[in-house]
Amino acid sequence: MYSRGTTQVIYWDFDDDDGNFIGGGSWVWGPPSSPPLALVNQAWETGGLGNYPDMDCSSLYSDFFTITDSTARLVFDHFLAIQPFADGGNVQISLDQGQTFILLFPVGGYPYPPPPDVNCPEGLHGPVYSGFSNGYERAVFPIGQYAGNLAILRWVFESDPAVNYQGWIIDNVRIFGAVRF
Ligand SMILES: [Ca+2]
Ligand SMILES: [Ca+2]
Repeated sequence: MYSRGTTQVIYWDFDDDDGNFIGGGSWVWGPPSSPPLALVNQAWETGGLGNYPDMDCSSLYSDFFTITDSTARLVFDHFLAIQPFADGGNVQISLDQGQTFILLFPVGGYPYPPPPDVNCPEGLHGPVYSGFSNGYERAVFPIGQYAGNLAILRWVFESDPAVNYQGWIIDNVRIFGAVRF
């Protein structure tokens, strides 16, 4: 498996299967509601083909992986149609098999502050992705500081008591510098 000088990559395109991800709450694996990428026919999306619900509190969990490289990074494509300043989502990592989670920050930071009127036990605990993307956009998260750890990721999404849209679509999740289990 390992070859010197080659960065290990885990790639989940979700086209033929759900990637062994676990979608809690409103997360649904299937055809995305937005105009799909050319090569995309399946993805994970809050609310499935419909809008996400009010008072949403939903986490999408990745399969386990081991971070092997100090330059490791998480990269994914996402589409956002989310009520800005009211609803949103962010990405977290667990190094203790899901008991606790640490907020990850993307290159460039999150574009919106913590939504004020959400109440989710899992918790966003910080700023979020929200608003309306220009089609699919790429997100990059450095995770090399956690090299040597068995890890899982979660995409946490929360909404407030009113107004909802298509939601958050996650596709083409890649982890550079990591191996499965
Ligand atoms: Ca949706
Ligand atoms: Ca809302």
